[in-house]
Amino acid sequence: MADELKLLSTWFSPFGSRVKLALHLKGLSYEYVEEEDLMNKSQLLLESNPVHKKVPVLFHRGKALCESMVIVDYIEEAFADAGPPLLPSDPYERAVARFWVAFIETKLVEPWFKMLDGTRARAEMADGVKQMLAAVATLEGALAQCAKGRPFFGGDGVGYVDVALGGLLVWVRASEVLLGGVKFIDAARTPLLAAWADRLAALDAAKAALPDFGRVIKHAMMRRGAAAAALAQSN
Ligand SMILES: N[C@@H](CCC(=O)N[C@@H](CS)C(=O)NCC(=O)O)C(=O)O
Repeated sequence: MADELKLLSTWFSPFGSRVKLALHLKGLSYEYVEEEDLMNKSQLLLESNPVHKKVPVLFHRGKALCESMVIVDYIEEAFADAGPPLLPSDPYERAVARFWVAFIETKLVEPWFKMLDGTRARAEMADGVKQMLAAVATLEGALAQCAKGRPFFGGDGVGYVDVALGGLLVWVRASEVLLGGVKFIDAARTPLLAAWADRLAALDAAKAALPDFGRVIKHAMMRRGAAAAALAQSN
């Protein structure tokens, strides 16, 4: 295996998809290991990510790296000569890209995770949808600011923010169905993001990295049902 890269993830993990996207964009080959059951975690996961016990974990020459965007940063630095750069060379532009990734983590991923766990009351769900819609509207502006008329947040090529948001893309689309038809990325309301999403999804790297939409819906419904049943039992 070239440079001994091994990725431990689950097929559906949007965070794992970020790492896969970065690896494919860089043209790096890796061994993939599926974490079969997050309710019954493997020894490999427990030992390699003892703090959070979450996928993805990337192993480089046997050393474990955790947290998807930390891993993407690592790939960028450790394989600087492989593929196109994900981060701009200008320090200010780099800081701007990192700012938007921090925004995605706190303003989009956090409310979204809460809504999908199947245990939230109606008012909390409505509030979560509102927060997500506001975050997506802000990201529409960020895309205009970063891309300046070019196709991606990274400019002419896929960059750090594209990887962070692109990894989530299938799940954001699936959430539109799971949350009863609310449109987060919408040609009328967020035209730049809608076109960006189509462009990103069409890339070979995205086809290799992102999970199947229908399979994600099925998986999320099953997980939500199980969480709701567990909550009902505990009440
Ligand atoms: N902030 C982490 C999030 C990783 C994460 O939440 N992974 C999920 C799978 S999508 C997980 O492993 N969950 C197991 C658990 O929470 O116990 C990252 O970006 O890597």
